[in-house]
Amino acid sequence: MINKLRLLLAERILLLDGAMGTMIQEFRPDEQTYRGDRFRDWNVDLKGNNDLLTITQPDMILGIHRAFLEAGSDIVETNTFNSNAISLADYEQQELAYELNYESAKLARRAVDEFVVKNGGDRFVAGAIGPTNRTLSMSPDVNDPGFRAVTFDQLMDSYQEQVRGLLDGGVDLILIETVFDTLNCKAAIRAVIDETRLRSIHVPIMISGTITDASGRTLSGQTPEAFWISISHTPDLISVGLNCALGSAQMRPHLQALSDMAHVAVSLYPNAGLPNAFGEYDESAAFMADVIGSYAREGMINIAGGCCGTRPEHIAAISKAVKGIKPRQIPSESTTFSLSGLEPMWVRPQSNFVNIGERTNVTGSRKFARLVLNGAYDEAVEVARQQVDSGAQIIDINMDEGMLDSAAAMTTFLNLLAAEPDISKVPFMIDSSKWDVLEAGLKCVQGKAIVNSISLKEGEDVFLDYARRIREYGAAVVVMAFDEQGQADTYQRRIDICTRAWHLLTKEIGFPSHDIIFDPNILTVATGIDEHRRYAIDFIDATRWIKKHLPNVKVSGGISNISFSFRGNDKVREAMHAVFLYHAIKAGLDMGIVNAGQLEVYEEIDPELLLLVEDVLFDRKPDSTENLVSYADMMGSKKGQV
Ligand code: THG
Repeated sequence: MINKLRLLLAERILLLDGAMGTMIQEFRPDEQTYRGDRFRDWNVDLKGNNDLLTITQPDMILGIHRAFLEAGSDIVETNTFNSNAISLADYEQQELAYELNYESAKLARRAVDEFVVKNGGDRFVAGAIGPTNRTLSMSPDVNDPGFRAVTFDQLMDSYQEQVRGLLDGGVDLILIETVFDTLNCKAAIRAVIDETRLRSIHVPIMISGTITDASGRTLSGQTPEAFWISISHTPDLISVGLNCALGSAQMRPHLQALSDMAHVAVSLYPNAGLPNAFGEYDESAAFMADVIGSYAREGMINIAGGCCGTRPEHIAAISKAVKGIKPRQIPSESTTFSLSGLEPMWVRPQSNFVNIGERTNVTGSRKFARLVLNGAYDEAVEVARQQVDSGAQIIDINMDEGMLDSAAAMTTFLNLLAAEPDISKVPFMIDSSKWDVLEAGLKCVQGKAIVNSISLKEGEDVFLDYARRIREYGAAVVVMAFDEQGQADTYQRRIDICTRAWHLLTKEIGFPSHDIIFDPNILTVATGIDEHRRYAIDFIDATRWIKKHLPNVKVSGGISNISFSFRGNDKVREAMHAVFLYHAIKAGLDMGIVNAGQLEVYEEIDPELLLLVEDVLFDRKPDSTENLVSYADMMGSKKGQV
């Protein structure tokens, strides 16, 4: 099915159908129509439960499918936009979720199969999955921004039930549509992955987001680019696009953004204009066809159709307008490392070093630890803001502290950050040594995050299992140079472990090279222990080797680790960080966890201190450490005199 669709998409622009909801309204169905015989005595009002009409008025729905097929739709959508237990609970009909999906799929299947028997050709049924009536990235309570009306797992379970019904009923593909919150979409993606894996099948997936208004963002605040980056990991994805909310003409810049980036087909099915004073949509078929026709001629679309307010005449007109126009050329997959928060971020080979803020870490900041332990999350959020304000392009978040329920703290903090657009514009790095904490974090981020970290510590099977799951959540990963024998602390062990991990990830499970960040361990120098003297040199040399031999990966590290032996002497520590960074970046270090806002400039370091620090970092003299320690002591006593 996937190959068949891909071949067709290379040949021509495919047509979706138009709106189900507004077509139903033309029948002016009343309460009794919705109820039919079966629900005559249901104890809550059912008017408005359009998906129920599949069961109570199947001929009405069948007729709508047929009308769109006659108008030229290649793909018709099942009448299942709200057929998930969470939305159906509004009508106390959560128990009907599976049945509604199953019956709707069968009904659409019947319409399509009958049409193909009569007319020949290829037509498809898309199982429609709507966003539900709850959002994972936003609180319904303005006074409690960390609250969520639903959890990722609840949403995923209800989506999986929906997918079961759709697949059992015979859909050809799944369409996750009207995505207003990318985290909801990620839960739907996970549901499709889990269900298709259970069945050992592949099902093509289409995803269509919604830009809510003139802000040019989704309801949950993402730009179209950030949205694409967040979902581009989806397996068997055949298209990404936009639907609903805006009219055809208002879609242009957002469509253009997706069209420029996506390595899959691009779909567009706008509303028939913005709603008028009566909530009706009155963009004419001719107008829409004209606009969509021009998008087609500009090579921006592969799939077109209509959303709210569009009727068979719109589809017929669009079909005519795009006929014979070459579909958009689908580019090959980008190998640029990309991340997202509310906004996109790209790290290219020529990009500057990326600062990752270290202070939102309970083991890395006494202040942050105190705030989190005391439940002073408002102030903890300010620590994150301060990191971003002072230049952090990503923030590292770590809640690994014995006195904390770390998974719960991670969830609370990330949910609070989601309500702060000045912070959540940047991608997050979820830092923990425990899988359950990492996964709790992944369930809270709508953007493409970085998981920090996994390693070969517990062997290959566990390592690959975690990596696979991280991929299913659409995140990048930090791999620490650590194996069954322990932490790599020599040059050779660093490059051996990274090489082994790279082969496993890219060859065994197809993890994209550009989503792998190696951390060859920044360890503390100047400790007085001889084995530690080469730590900085070996890290830098390993970085150079990794960047040369493991194509397209990134290298990162925790910079402040290097100077732990000078705790309490910020001047020496900051000089060490600046000097270490200066040389490591030259060797290819792409990113690092740093105290954003407290970075010294290499050129401005006191020459005497610079020399002493370089002696230590490059192990240039037997007494390098002693010399730096004396300098630090002298500075300390000078400070004392002032
Ligand atoms: N690699 C990866 N992740 C990491 C690390 C790494 N995460 C954690 C750590 N190492 C990087 N983060 C920090 C954060 C703070 C400090 C060091 C590393 C630090 N903190 C001060 C100290 O301990 O002296 C605390 C100061 C205070 O309390 O305010 O130095 O290597 N992948």
